[in-house]
Amino acid sequence: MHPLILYGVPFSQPVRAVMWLLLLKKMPFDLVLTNPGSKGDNGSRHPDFLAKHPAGTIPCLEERETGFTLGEAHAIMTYLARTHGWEDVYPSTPQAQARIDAYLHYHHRNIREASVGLVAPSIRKDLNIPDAVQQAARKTLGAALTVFDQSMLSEQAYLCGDSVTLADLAAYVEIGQLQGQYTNVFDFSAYPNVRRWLSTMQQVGGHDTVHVVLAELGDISQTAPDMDQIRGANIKALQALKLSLSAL
Ligand SMILES: N[C@@H](CCC(=O)N[C@@H](CS)C(=O)NCC(=O)O)C(=O)O
Repeated sequence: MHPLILYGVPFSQPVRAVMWLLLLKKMPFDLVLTNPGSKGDNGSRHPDFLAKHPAGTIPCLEERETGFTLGEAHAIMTYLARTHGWEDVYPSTPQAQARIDAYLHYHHRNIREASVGLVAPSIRKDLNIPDAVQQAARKTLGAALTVFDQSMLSEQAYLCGDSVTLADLAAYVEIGQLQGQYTNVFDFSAYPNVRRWLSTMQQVGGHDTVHVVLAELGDISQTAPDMDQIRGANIKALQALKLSLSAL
């Protein structure tokens, strides 16, 4: 069997979600470094990449055997789970699957938008993103985490039940990156059940490898990292990934 190809960089949250799923399921893959937004060689806006995924965003999956290509992290994850029968993370029963799908749809305008709104101003201080953007993101995330804390995570260990699913992987790559040991841009003290879930997720296979990039980058709440630091963190993450893949 030929390994799958995943286009992206470890610094990208949706790329991390797909990488995590593949590592968790011990599915070999090659990560082809693709710079988000770049029109240059190996860029996500280069015509060669656009031929695979016209939206020009990472991640993108390619199956060597069939030539099939697919963009959008959640579409990739559900496709992989369906085609490989990974029912532990994406059950085939319609209602259980629908709950996970509901989270995956909800995610984009809530968790994803809020986490980008919190992290982007700290990473790109040069863009002078107005404080109002970060404040709105904090409010959106707070409202979402209140729902998680008081409903789903007050009754069960994970977002969609008592075992880890695609919903948790998708959610954690955004929410988890905000923790003190990583970018340190959000205070989770008001959300005890979310904090418990964050620690539980750290035990899920593949977590540490996928998060090397953030551990390397460290706290960005006060000082924005420069491009060299981001590049260096991606390189360290790639080395860790290679090591994990060689042990599969
Ligand atoms: N909804 C997409 C979002 C992907 C996305 O925003 N990727 C960013 C990197 S984190 C990207 O490729 N940006 C480059 C661009 O938009 O040109 C998914 O979940 O796959």
